[in-house]
Amino acid sequence: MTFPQGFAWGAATASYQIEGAASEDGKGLSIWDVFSHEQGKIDGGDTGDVASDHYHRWREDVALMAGIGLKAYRFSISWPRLLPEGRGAVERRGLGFYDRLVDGLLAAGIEPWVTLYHWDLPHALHLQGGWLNPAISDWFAEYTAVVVDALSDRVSHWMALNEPHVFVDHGYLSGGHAPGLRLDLAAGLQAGHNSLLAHGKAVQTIRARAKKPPTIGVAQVGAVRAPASEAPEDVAAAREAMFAINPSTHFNHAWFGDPMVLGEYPEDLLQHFRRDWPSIRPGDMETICQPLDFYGLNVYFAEAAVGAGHRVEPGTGPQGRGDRPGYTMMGWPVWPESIYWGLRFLWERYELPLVITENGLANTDWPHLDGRVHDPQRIDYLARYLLQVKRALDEGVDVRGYFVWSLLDNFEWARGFRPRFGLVYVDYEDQQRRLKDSAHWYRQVIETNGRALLPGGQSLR
Ligand code: IFM
Repeated sequence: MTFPQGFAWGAATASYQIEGAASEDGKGLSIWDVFSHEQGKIDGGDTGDVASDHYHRWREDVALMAGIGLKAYRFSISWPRLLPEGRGAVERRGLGFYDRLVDGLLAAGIEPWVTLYHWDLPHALHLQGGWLNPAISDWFAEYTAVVVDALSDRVSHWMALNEPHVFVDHGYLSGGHAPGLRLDLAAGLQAGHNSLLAHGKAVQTIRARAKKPPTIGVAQVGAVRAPASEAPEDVAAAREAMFAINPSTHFNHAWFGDPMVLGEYPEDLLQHFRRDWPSIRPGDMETICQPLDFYGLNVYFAEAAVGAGHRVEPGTGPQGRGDRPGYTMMGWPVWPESIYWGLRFLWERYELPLVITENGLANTDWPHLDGRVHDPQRIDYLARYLLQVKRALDEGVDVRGYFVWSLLDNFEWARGFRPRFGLVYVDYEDQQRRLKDSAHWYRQVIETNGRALLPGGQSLR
């Protein structure tokens, strides 16, 4: 047996990271357009003004996806490209871009998976408080209606928010991402609550207006904990640690996942942060907790292996056996088991079909003298993680798809263009694209529905 029939083999991107065309065709400013131009915010002074120029080269990019054999492509819509002021007048040229992209994907046999918000908030809405303004969930629902009315005759896979944790935490608390604010935790929790409401209202809007029956999920991130050993007590300790919130950290799936899926905030979040608690109106939790068709997990590494009564740092413990293959250019440990434990613990907790909405490796790839981009580390990384997805599947976890982050090298937020995540190499001087070795390898994996993951013809069960 290989991977399940119909498994969504995909790759993912996000609008600000690839599109460029920052001020073309009537597009409004996003908070990232403003933030990336502030001095000292982005490594190397990079901006997303041109990025991977996907706005102009989308046809070529769809052809590359078809060449890789992708079954699915996850991309996000730029809110200010459609609604330059965030609300009100719709910019038809922006809508036309996504309209053509969706047609192009479907013509190439690639299923579009749309994320409505991957961090490029209209600047005009930021000036009205952005995610801190309780009205934002209604603004987001209005924007969702515009997208759904335009695309839902052809798009059936939807995610409202990408990693709300990160845009709240980095955008409003630590300030490393747009809009670059350093506010207190109470503000962060309020922004989080507003984004949860935005999620709920977007799901309601999609269900009410979609022309094709929708499949709706979310793309979440949060600390994954791997146990120190497979002894039941260690597994139990890791499970508990993965969803526990303590006074020093709230970076955890439970903060956003529990309200969305279980309809309540985790008890320990309330306990530890009672002083900073946001205002919750009657009916809010019902709005937030909408039926979902899948829970998407963006996963790259585990925080630390945890055992019963002891804590083991990355790469050292019994589970790690000191054999972490290495660290990525983001400084993240290569930790293939993180994807297995993340899937398993989330499956147990939420009992929803799961999708790996992002997973991939940042490296310093370059074209070699033979003109090709050899990226053996990425191939090894993806193979190791995918084998752990297979392990979860074999144990009965319902995993429906896997999206490599990313299709193209792109603008890695505050880290600029240096970390390269793509299956496709982008030369930022002339925007030429080349398939990396990993793209050719991924094509074989997709063609064989996973069989090519193991070298030398060994078979997957
Ligand atoms: O590039 C990001 C993406 O936008 C969100 N998830 C993590 C990726 C790598 O940092």
